[in-house]
Amino acid sequence: MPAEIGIVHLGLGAFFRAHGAIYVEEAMKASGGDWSILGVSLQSPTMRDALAPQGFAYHAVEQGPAGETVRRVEVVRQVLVAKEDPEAVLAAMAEPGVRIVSLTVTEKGYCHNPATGALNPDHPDILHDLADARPRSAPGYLVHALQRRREAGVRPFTVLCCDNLPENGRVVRGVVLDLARRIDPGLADWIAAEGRFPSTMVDRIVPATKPEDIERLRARGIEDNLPVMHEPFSQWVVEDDFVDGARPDLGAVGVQLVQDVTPFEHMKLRMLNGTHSSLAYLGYLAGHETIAETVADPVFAAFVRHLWRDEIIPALTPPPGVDLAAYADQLFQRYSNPAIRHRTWQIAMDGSQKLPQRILGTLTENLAAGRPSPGLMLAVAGWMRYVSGTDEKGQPIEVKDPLADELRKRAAEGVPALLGLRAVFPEELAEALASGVTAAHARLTDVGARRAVEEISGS
Ligand code: CS2
Repeated sequence: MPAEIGIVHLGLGAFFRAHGAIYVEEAMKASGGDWSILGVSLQSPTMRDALAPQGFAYHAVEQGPAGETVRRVEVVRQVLVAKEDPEAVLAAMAEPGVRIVSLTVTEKGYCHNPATGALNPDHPDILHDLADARPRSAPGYLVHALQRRREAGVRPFTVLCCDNLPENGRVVRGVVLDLARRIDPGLADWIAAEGRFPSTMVDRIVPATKPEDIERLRARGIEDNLPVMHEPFSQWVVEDDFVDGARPDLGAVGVQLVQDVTPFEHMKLRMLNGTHSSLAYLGYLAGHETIAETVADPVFAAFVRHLWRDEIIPALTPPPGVDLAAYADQLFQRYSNPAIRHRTWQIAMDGSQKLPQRILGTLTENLAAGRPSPGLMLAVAGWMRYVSGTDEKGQPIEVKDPLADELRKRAAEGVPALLGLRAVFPEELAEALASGVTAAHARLTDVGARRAVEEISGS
């Protein structure tokens, strides 16, 4: 392993390469430190195979309305594929020079119950990781690597979650401690006392790289097997709570280091991701391919503004110094960026894991406050239509979700069956949503997504 590795990143995908990796590279340029990154793909060799021939360097392409800016990123020094060689990954994570293990393994990668945030002890990968010291799951890697460090008398690494989960540090801490306790209670106590799991809010729109992106770069004389495309905007808010204070100088490169990240997370998850998912399901059903295309449709533009103003912002406490109406305006500009081709289908993925923190939290609070939420109810109904696997023209939808089979089965039985899915809808919420979501679902079926959206925003 290259000597200057300070960070192991689990789940090396487009998002981290266009966000965290760039911040870390800039922090090293600004203030030095051995913070180079060893990336890990848990399953697929695609990333390693694409990056290895180019020495793991890649290009990050900023796509603004006025054109593209290309930067070469060299901070990733090695990529391992966990499935091929779990031992090499654990050995890297146990190296004393590694002080941070960061993660972007997507919502489903934490093997937790999305409705409660607690470890799902029946998850097949968790059952495997309890029985076998060669892990499969991200929590399994964290626990087994921390166990090695403890046995070797090495300080724990900081676990830096960069996924879109509410209070993501606390969720990962809970999952890790629960799993560790089932393996060795002494280990769990050590992690609880010495480990650190700062919560973070991460934000940058990074659509999947398409073959035409690679071709466009090639035409400019830039060869790259897997570049990343991203919008100009970027934000990272991090709780400044690292083991022994060891971290890159993130504050020097625009990362906001704060005591409490919760208000930032709520704002971002509900205002950005909540509307992203709403636009993804309803936009897809209305035949829109990308988010930019969806908000260029005046009916959807009015709808998303209605969601922010009347349904989402009233339930939020703004982070210090933030004007939520201005934040909404900025989001609208970002969504409208025509250079970013972010497919509704991509965002629609894994809805069962996303809905609780993106939409259901707001709905719960609005119900308690007696505030109507017809738009968010319609978004939930849109998800229900979407996961049925058939669109408004009778064409099949390729539904990607860890619960896809279960969802399709329940969708065929109707709204109450889907609301009965306890991993997504707590019982009380399901009861409170029943009449509103059933009515919204009926409108979707009767008049189609675009018209149903128009009825809400009144445009
Ligand atoms: C999107 C996010 O795919 C999705 O679910 O909502 O990836 C979104 O683009 C990012 O969170 C923006 O920071």
